[in-house]
Amino acid sequence: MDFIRFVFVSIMITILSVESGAIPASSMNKRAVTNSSKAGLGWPNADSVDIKQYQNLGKISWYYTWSVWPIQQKTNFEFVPMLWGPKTVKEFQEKINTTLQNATPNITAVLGMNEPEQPGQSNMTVTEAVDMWKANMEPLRPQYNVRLGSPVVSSGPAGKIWIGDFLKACNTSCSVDFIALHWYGTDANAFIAYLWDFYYAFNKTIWVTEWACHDFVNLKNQCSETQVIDFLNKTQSFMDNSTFVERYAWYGAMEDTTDVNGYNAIMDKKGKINSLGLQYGGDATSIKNGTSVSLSSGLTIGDVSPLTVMLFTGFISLSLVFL
Ligand SMILES: *[C@@H]1O[C@H](CO)[C@@H](O)[C@H](O)[C@H]1NC(C)=O
Ligand SMILES: *[C@@H]1O[C@H](CO)[C@@H](O)[C@H](O)[C@H]1NC(C)=O
Ligand SMILES: *[C@@H]1O[C@H](CO)[C@@H](O)[C@H](O)[C@H]1NC(C)=O
Ligand SMILES: *[C@@H]1O[C@H](CO)[C@@H](O)[C@H](O)[C@H]1NC(C)=O
Ligand SMILES: *[C@@H]1O[C@H](CO)[C@@H](O)[C@H](O)[C@H]1NC(C)=O
Ligand SMILES: *[C@@H]1O[C@H](CO)[C@@H](O)[C@H](O)[C@H]1NC(C)=O
Ligand SMILES: *[C@@H]1O[C@H](CO)[C@@H](O)[C@H](O)[C@H]1NC(C)=O
Ligand SMILES: *[C@@H]1O[C@H](CO)[C@@H](O)[C@H](O)[C@H]1NC(C)=O
Ligand SMILES: CC(=O)N[C@H]1CO[C@H](CO)[C@@H](O)[C@@H]1O
Repeated sequence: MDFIRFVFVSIMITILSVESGAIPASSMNKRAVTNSSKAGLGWPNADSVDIKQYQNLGKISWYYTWSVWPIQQKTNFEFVPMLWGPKTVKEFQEKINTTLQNATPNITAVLGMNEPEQPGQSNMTVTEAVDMWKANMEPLRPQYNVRLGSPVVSSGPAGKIWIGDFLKACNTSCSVDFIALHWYGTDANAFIAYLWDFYYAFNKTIWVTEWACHDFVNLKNQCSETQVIDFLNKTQSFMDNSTFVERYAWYGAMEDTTDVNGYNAIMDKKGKINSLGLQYGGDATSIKNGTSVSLSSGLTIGDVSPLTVMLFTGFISLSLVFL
């Protein structure tokens, strides 16, 4: 069953991609991520939560676990390993080869250290990070043909300075293929301005591997449920349309977002996807309202020709017969 589904989805994706001329985020990507499949899941739940409920919504195509460990559940999401920092460098070294060799679908990218400028996170100086990077990340690029995401800085003022210093210290002896970053705040326009600022500063494409409508500075200034919905809509719309944002992962796909405003959770307390999760995934409920029609391949009807729609409809019918 899964195999048949996979074949149909592959065929649909191929046809839709050709028809719509969808541009992959990067020509180096082995697995094309289009405008409408940039979404990912930061997944701290291992196998205690069903990941498949996020699978056929349209936009979500990848996940990461802040570690080198993929989950055991069979999923068609691409896994993206992460070298979190000094506390996990040993397990990363032990596991990364087999993770990269055994993954289905293939892994196309690896992420660097988590919030190195934060004492409570990976807490690293630029020099320490460059050394760890050269020893553990740089060799993966030629060996496994993966792209390397920069150490992932937070949106505190020290973040941009730290990553600038890291890139300088790397000079020609190491390099990143894209910048990864986190952002927390309540103003969608400020988020968008922040992304542009990083893009101009470093001239690299961007992955946003955590973001949410949450104020860490003024703790009383938190988003209402409606404000979270609007904030997600506006920021995600920007990134889906952006030429320089390759991928993003909302915070968070978890039952309990702990110190982050709980309205940002894309599942309920029992691990069941909620309405924000459906929104994030580009759920097809909006089909009924005639706004944007999300297909399971992650493309949008607005992008494709009537011929494609007819072909697609044909495949849907066939799929229904087989599944
Ligand atoms: C992973 O592969 C690299 C390169 O082939 C090798 O140097 C390293 O020893 C391997 N690590 C393990 C744990 O096998
Ligand atoms: C996945 O990787 C394997 C081994 O490198 C390669 O043979 C295969 O063609 C890749 N598949 C895709 C879809 O890129
Ligand atoms: C962060 O690193 C510094 C320097 O190595 C160390 O003194 C400090 O205790 C670390 N902070 C935490 C929270 O681990
Ligand atoms: C990189 O290194 C080269 C030679 O070592 C040096 O000339 C250049 O100024 C360095 N660039 C930066 C940005 O530090
Ligand atoms: C930005 O990067 C592109 C290639 O990724 C390069 O062609 C271009 O010259 C760079 N621009 C600047 C201002 O460095
Ligand atoms: C945002 O809302 C508008 C209007 O309902 C809708 O057309 C659009 O698809 C939404 N964007 C996202 C990313 O959900
Ligand atoms: C998709 O991305 C391209 C650039 O990569 C952009 O020109 C286009 O407007 C985007 N389309 C949609 C529907 O967001
Ligand atoms: C999409 O991006 C293009 C250029 O990058 C811009 O002109 C357009 O206004 C954007 N559309 C939306 C809905 O953000
Ligand atoms: C985005 C939106 O307006 N969705 C609505 C589409 O219509 C259904 C009912 O048919 C509503 O439940 C959705 O909220």
